[in-house]
Amino acid sequence: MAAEKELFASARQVLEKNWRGTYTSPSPQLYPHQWSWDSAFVAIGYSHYAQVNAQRELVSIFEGQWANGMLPHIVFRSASPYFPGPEYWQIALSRDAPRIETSGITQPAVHAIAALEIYRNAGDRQSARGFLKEIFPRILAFHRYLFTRRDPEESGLITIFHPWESGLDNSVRWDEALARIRVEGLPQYERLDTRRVDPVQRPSDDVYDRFIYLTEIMKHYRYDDEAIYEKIPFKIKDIVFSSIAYRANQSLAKIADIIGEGKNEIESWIGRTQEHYFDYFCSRETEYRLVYDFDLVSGRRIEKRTAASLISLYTDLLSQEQAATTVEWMQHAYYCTELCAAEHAVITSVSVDSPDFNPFNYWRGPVWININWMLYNGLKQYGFSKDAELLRKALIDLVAEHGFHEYYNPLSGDGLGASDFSWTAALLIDLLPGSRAPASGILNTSGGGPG
Ligand code: 9WN
Repeated sequence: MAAEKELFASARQVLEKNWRGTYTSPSPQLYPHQWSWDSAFVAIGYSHYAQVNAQRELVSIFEGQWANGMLPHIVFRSASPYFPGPEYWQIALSRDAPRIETSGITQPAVHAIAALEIYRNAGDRQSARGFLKEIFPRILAFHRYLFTRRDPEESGLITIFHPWESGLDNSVRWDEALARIRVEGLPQYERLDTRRVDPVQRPSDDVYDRFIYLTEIMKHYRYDDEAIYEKIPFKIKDIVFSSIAYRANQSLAKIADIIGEGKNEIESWIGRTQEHYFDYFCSRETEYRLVYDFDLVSGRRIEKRTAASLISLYTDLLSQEQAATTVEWMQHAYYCTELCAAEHAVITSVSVDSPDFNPFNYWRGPVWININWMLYNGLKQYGFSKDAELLRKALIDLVAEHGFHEYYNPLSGDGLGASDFSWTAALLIDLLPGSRAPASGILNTSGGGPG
């Protein structure tokens, strides 16, 4: 218990250090601005002890929302160097761009899930209700953007145009689709990430060229989704994004109930996902095993063994039998403890027995706390309480022993990427049993840089 209290205090310290007056930087050295899904995860952490920060965090990220509802993956908030920065994105090319500087692509829609958590954990219910009223139309507009512009097929599944939109940027899931791209006429650019983090832990230069090339195409079409949908060579129905968006729609429908708004439109999106999830993500010919992203360009599923295939557990779309099959897979191939005698029974981002598994590189093997957190919630939801509890404890041990890193080497537990990483701290708070008391609503004003 004392150890947990200490851990909670350390997690708070990380968040206070990264708090910038109106938002939280994921990790000020490597990521000095505001990131979209990071903010939602961070708000879930704050919801346990600092309701005002939690609400502010989400309101802040929506300041970057575009007129067409798109919520960009980065809102640029300081002069701190980052590549690609605002001068690169040139969002003014689009008539939908906001006044504030942002990137021109989106990220998974965790925000409704976070907003509902804020309300549930709130010490000051009245303020939380007011917050829900303020944020609801903005989240609704974002979801409307996703379920129309990013889903002209009306499948209830979201199409991404860029690996950065997935949040799992250089996942092995994107390798084939990226390899197909013929890179032509790339501008001169200089990476900054590899100056701050050991390059073996980051995407290769070849992959980065492709990342930049895809954004060049978007700029060429002035961020017009219709044109991009037709022309871009990277177009994937993303299983993680779609699963999160489905769960987020369920949270948004609950928020609509709380504040007395209509929810027909939201329910129609939920219905579409329920109808088409397996058509796209699961081979009909074979028995249910794992689910995979669907590549709209090749017309095939991307059959790579990654944690993305487990994320359906975070939805209620699986039958109990399918959930059990998924958990079996998880036990067998995603825990390093059995196959490589690792100490912490946490889930890797790529299956350990896959030829693609790399314990050091970004989304190509290491352990990420947000993925584990979603799977922990999924295990609980399907009644695998013992497995959920083991995972929760293992995650707490991993962070207690090694610190608040961006990702972890599954073999040794060593931290990789950025240190003092915000969502690791925030989601750890959510995993600690002591953080279940209602939030006080007190803004923590210490720490952080300029507002
Ligand atoms: C590009 C901020 C972000 C996360 C992503 C993670 C990483 C950025 C990068 O960091 O992406 O958006 O420069 O590598 O992959 O999930 O939101 O923490």
